[in-house]
Amino acid sequence: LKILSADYLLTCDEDFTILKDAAVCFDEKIIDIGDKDSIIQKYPYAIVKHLSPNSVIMPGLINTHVHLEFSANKTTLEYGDFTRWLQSVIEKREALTKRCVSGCFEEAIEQMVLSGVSAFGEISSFGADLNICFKAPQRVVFFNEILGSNTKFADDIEKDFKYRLNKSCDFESEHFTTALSIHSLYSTHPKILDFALNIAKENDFLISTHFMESYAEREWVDKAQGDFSDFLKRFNPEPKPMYGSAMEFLKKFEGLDTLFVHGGACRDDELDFISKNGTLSQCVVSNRLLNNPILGIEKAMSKGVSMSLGSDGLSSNNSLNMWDELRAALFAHADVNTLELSKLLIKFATVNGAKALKLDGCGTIEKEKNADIITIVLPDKVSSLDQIPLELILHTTEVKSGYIDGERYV
Ligand code: MCF
Ligand code: FE
Repeated sequence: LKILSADYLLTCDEDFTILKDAAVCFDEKIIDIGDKDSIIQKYPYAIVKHLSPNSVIMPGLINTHVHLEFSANKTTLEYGDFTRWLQSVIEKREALTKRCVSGCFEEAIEQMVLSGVSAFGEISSFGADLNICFKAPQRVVFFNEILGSNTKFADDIEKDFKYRLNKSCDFESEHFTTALSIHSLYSTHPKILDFALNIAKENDFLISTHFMESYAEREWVDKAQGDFSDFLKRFNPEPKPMYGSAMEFLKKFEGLDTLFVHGGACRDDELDFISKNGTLSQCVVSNRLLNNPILGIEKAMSKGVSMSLGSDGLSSNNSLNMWDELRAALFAHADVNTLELSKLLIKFATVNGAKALKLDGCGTIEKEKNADIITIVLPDKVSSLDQIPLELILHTTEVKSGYIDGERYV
């Protein structure tokens, strides 16, 4: 039994309770939380650790969307325009993934570890990340990606996908969950989508998909116009949208509790659908770098959409540190009150992330939940508890310590 005691404890519970002079007692689960002195008295045999002044105890962060296979990118890919970026990915992805060998994956995972990420959702395009994700100290939801617009190649695509999926199933463990990702509506033929969704239904796999990331995607599916019409000519002399509408694509996911990613170009009816059939991962840095729209928080919340945060890959970010992502989000949503927004963002990065990745028992510090805990030292005292979420976002780069299932991992 262990006890951590600190000046502040952020529970991330339903009421977003913040405790002062508090302690948490845990083994692999959280046994109790409360006032410092009473917790220490109540569990006399526990090993007590008094954290340094201005410390904060909070749940581990959850990054719901990352692409580790693209971690070798620094300046190779072209930013500033979505289709231009996509073009550069298609040209460079083979070389990039080849460059992500020794040390590259480890460094990327270490960056997440140091920032206090205790769980992440990995989009695996090729399976090169399987071993390293299995060995990662964190909880990993491993989304095997499928895409393909030409049914001529469907057999090979499906065979390769099944092979990767089976391999990842062999790795299934308490901290490693197999899932699947449909790349997007502009890259995945309905037949290939149906094939993948059937597998997901049969095996109860969590599903993720990039959705309404760019205005190019919007224009393409709505009007068969815009940047995509030229871009897709590379693959097909007369490209046509593969779905009659974005809603036609969405309807395929009805009842499946899908993790949708991006959503900046979503319409109201699509947000309604997402709120009823899943959650949404927002990646503000990626959206900004690729000149894509960022979904407004108030709009998403007014539709009841449960939002989480993703870094996306280093293919469209300069950092996998979740505090960098949180800072970017704080400044991206300039229309939301600063303190209110800070609180929301911390919720997105903890409790909502757990919900998005279906990590039951993670994301909050409450009795009987998993002991996924991080500790952070603020640079100075705060004069009011409601300032803590904002100060955490402003000042944190690395955590002081972290626990998963009560075991120290950082
Ligand atoms: O989320 C970003 C931007 N949107 C789409 N795809 C990706 C992102 N980061 C990496 N990707 C990958 C995707 O998984 O890029 C490829 C896919 O493998 C693009 S489609 C050839
Ligand atoms: Fe992505």
